[in-house]
Amino acid sequence: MHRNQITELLKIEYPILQGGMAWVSDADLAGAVSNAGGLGIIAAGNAPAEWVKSEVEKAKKITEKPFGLNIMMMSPFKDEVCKIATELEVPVIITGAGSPGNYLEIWKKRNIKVIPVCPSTSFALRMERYGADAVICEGNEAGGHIGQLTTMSLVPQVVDEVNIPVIAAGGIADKRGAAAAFMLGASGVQVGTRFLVSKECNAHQNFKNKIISSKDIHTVVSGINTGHPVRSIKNSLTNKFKKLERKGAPMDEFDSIGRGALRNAVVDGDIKNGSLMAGQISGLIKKELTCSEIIDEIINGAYSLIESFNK
Ligand code: TUI
Repeated sequence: MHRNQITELLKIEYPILQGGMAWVSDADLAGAVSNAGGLGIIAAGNAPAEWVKSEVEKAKKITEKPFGLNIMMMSPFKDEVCKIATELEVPVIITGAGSPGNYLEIWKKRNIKVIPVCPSTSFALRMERYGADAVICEGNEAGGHIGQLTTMSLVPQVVDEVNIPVIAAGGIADKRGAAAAFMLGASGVQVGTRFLVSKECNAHQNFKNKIISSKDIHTVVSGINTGHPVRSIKNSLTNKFKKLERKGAPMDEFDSIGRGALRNAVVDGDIKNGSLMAGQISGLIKKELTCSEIIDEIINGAYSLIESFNK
């Protein structure tokens, strides 16, 4: 019923990917999303290769269905993670926060599907030329590390330029967002924040509750002048970042208050000084559901919406 280029390529039931969120997207979450018919994704973030290996092995025990690994190309462990992903022959690799470079060719030779996150049309065209199987176009409504363009502007422009399937990300958390993404020409959607607030997600309850209680204007972008802008829910940490920005502080001052902050939020539930990376769509999320309920609402809901619109 939902078969399209993305479900065929990834051998999944519904054209939905769960965003690779550092510290959040572990084997439990990825396994639950894959078991529910989407593509679950483990996020390597800044973790070393041993952690990635053990989560990939754990996911293989939780699900027999395909799942992916998101490799953050700014990670200090990037090379060892890329190597372990090759050895483990993870079915799908998503790269973010930079270019997969020569690894793309290596993974393609191993028959691994490669899907880079692209912040622009020129980057997407380059990835297509290098052999990417699909691209994820992530607008800056997304949480975490973001690019310059919005989902609404980026997706149709990339769709018009490339011949490979496009997956829309950023600002999508319900059936309306997914239907809009399909109308922009996307063949699939990637959803992050909504899956963070799922029953199977191990993120601290304080973090989930903070998303549930947040309003449309509660996320802010920090670190624009560091060259690595990050979207997160406003708190004491983002206020400190703002002060540093105003005085034009050097990068190491941002690093010293930001170090470990994402882990503190996700694992320890520090909602005051932790980094609450989450998308602008947080204000829409009101309830913790199972991954299966989320996928059903977003994908079956989007298809019904499109069908009723055609009548
Ligand atoms: O990667 C993300 N979002 C992330 S990664 C992350 S982990 C982190 N932890 C602490 C501090 C900072 C980050 C949190 N959120 N999204 C995918 C994404 N990729 N957004 C933008 C890009 C991107 C940007 C530039 C992809 C490629 C790119 O290439 C530029 C070039 O020309 O090489």
